Amino acid sequence: MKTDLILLHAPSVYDFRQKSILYGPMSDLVPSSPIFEMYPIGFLTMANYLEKRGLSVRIINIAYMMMADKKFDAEKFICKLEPSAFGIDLHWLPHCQGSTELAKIVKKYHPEIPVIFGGFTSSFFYKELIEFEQVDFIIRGDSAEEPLYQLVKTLKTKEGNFKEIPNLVWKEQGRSVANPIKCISTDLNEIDFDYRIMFRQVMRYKDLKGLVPFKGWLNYPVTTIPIVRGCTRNCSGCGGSRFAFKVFGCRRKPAFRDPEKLVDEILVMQKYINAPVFILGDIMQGGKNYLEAFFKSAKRLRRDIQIFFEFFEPPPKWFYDEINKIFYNVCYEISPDSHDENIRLKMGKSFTNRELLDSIKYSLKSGAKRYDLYFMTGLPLQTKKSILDTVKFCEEFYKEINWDKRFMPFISPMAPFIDPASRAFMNPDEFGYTLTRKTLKDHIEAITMPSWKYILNYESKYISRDELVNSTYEAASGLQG
Ligand code: B12
Ligand code: SF4
Repeated sequence: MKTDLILLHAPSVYDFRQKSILYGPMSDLVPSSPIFEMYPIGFLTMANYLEKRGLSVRIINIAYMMMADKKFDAEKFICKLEPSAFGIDLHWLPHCQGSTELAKIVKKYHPEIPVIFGGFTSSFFYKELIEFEQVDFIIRGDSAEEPLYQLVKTLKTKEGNFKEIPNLVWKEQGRSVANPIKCISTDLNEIDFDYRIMFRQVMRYKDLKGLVPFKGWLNYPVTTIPIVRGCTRNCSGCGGSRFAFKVFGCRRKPAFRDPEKLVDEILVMQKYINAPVFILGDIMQGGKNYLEAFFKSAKRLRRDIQIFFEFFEPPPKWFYDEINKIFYNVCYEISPDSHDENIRLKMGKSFTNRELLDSIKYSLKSGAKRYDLYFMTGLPLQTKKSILDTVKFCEEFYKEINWDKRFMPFISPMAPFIDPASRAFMNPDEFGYTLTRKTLKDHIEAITMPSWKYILNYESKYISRDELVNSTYEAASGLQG
C-alpha cells in the first residue's frame, strides 16, 4: 500500500561525509552530534495525529542513516520511495543547507511528488523559503498537526482547497500565497506523545535505523515529553521565547499539557521502553494548580524511574520535597547562562547566584542523583575575562559542596546561530551584536564554512571571534579538569 506521507530528517549539512568542517563544541550541550541528526519530537505527534485519522505516515531519519553507514546511498534510497507527499523539517536553523539540499534530491527523482516544509525556521523564513523551486508547501507555526492532516488528505484525494487550510503557504500560478496562522493549539489535548508508533513503524516498514532519534539512542534510549508549547519567558537569544513564538507562530500565550495526560503517556512509555524520562520545559511554569495536579497524578508512576526535570529559574525547597515524596531517582538541570548576574539579567533571567546555589545545595542534600548546570559563551556584555571567571565560580561552589560529583557544570558557545525570531536576532544592537548573516541563503552559506568560528551568525562588541573561540575551549577544559 502506498504511504501517504514520508517525513524526512536531513543532516545539518548534506553531504557532511564529503566535507571537512570543524564544528567544534556546537552541539556539546545536546545528545546529537554536530550533524544534528535528531529529528523534531513533533514528527511523532504529527505521525500519531495523521495515523489516528486514517492516513499512513513513515518517519525516516536520513541524517542518522548517513552517519550510521558510510556507504549508505541516500539518493538511491530516496529514489525508491513513492509516497503521496514528502515532509521535511527545517525546524532548527542549522539544518538550512541539509534540508533544502535533501528537498532538491527528492525533486530530482520525484518531480511530481509535493514537498512540504515545516518547523520554527521554515515559519520564520517562509517568504524566502517558498521561493525555492524544490519547496511546494510550508506549514507555519508550532501546531502543524491539523493543517498537515488537511493538506495530505487534500493531496491524496485531490479534493479540497488549499485556500481553506490554516497556516499553509503555497504556490498559485507561480505566486506565493500565505494563509493566516489560525491553528494555534491552546491545550495540547489533541496531540499524543505515543512512542508506540515507533514500534508500529518498525514492523510495518521493516526499518529500525530510519527511526532512531540520534546516535547512541539504541544503547541509551532516553524518552522525552515536552509539557508546553510556547514559553512564559523572554531570553534574549532564544527562538522559543514568548517574543519569538509571537513572531513566527502568532502564539500569545503558552499551552500546557494536561498533567494527567502527561502521566498517562509516561506510563505507556515505561511499559514499552524502560528508559529514563526527560520532562522538557519547566514544570514550575504551569503554576501552582498545574503542579498540584502533577504531584497527585505522578503517584501512579513507579518510584524508581529515572526522571529529569529542567528549570528556567531555581525552584524553592518545597518543590524538591514534593518530588522526593514521589521519585527517588531524580536528576535536574538549569541554565544560568553566566555566573555574572548582570549578564544573566541582560539575557532575561533575574535570579541571583545565591538563590541558584542554595537551591542546588538543598536538592543535593535531599537526594538528587545529579544536577547539571549549563553556561554559555557569546552572551551580551560577556568578555573573555567573564568567561574564564565562570570556571572560578564553579570551583568555588565545588569547594562549598565538598567536591560533590553529582554537580556537573558545562559551558558551550551560543552556536552556531543566534536563533531567528529571538529578541537578539530582531534587535541585535540592543544586545551589542552585529548580525553577520541575516537571510536564509546567508545561513546556508555560513553552515558550510570550514570552522565554527566562521559559521557563527553574529559578532559581539564585547569579545572578538578569536577570543570567543579560545576562551570557550579554555573554560570548557577548566570545567572538565
Ligand atoms: C525540546 C527542545 C530541544 C530538544 C529536542 C527534542 C526533539 N527531538 O525535538 C533538544 C534538547 C535535544 C534540543 C536540541 C537543539 N535545539 Co532545541 N529546543 C527545544 C524546545 C525547548 C522545545 C521544542 C519542543 O519540544 N516543541 C514541541 C514539539 C511537539 O513540537 P516540535 O518538535 O517543535 O514540532 C512541531 C513544529 O515545530 C512543526 N514541525 C517541526 N518539524 C516539522 C516538519 C514538517 C514537515 C512540518 C509540516 C511541521 C514541522 O510541527 C510540529 C508539530 O506541531 C525549544 C524551545 C521552545 N520553547 O520551543 C528549543 C528550540 C526548538 N531548539 C533550538 C535549538 C537551536 C536547538 C539546537 C540546534 C541547539 C544546539 N546548538 O545544539 C539543538 C538541535 C538538535 C538536533 N536536531 O539534533 C531553538 C531553535 C531555533 C531555530 N529556529 O533554529 C529553540 C527554538 C530554542 C533553543 N535555542 O533551544 N532542543
Ligand atoms: S531559553 Fe528562556 S525563553 Fe527559551 S525556552 Fe528556555 S526559558 Fe524559554
